[in-house]
Amino acid sequence: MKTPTIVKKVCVLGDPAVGKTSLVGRFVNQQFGEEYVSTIGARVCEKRVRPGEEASGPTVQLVIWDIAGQAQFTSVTPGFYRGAEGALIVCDPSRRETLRSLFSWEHRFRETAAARNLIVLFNKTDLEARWEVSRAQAESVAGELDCPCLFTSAKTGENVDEAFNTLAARMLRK
Ligand code: G3D
Ligand code: MG
Repeated sequence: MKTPTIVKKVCVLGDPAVGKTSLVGRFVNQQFGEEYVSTIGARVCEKRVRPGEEASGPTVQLVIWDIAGQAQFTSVTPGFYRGAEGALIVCDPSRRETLRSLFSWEHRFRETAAARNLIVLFNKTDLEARWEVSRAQAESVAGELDCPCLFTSAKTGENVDEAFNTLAARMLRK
């Protein structure tokens, strides 16, 4: 029997330069620093994952929307969120203000996409010596947002596949 493929749109959110495009590039191309095709207002790319344990489990086709350019949360249009069932919200703990912005991104996503599957990513673990917040402080912010979190590095690849696979698994469960 052919295993079903389930298509899910996900958004990658967060302030400029936190590493959104690098994380998507790492996940989709298994590389760091590669450019990919740009569309209006967003870069869209796809990757199949199989988040379950069983080989016969469903395949999820992730349609990943990345903000094009340097948009702040106020300039992202509702169309970017439309139909999304999950999001990764990224911050860079070496810039404390990008953690505060998590609340705005989370609020906007939950309001506009009406979806609850969010994971917060604290990115650039390879630069942890320069972080302005500790892991414990970061985890407490994720707790306030009522979101699971992961510590990632687009540069080393740490937890990048886990982030997308965990999100895919959560979207299947809901
Ligand atoms: P954005 O899409 O959120 O705006 P980008 O962010 O993916 O364009 O990344 C912004 C800068 O941070 C880039 O550096 C990129 O290489 C760097 N970066 C992203 N993720 C990581 C990471 O995990 N570790 C390190 N060390 N750097 C990262 P430049 O210099 O090109 O601006
Ligand atoms: Mg980008």
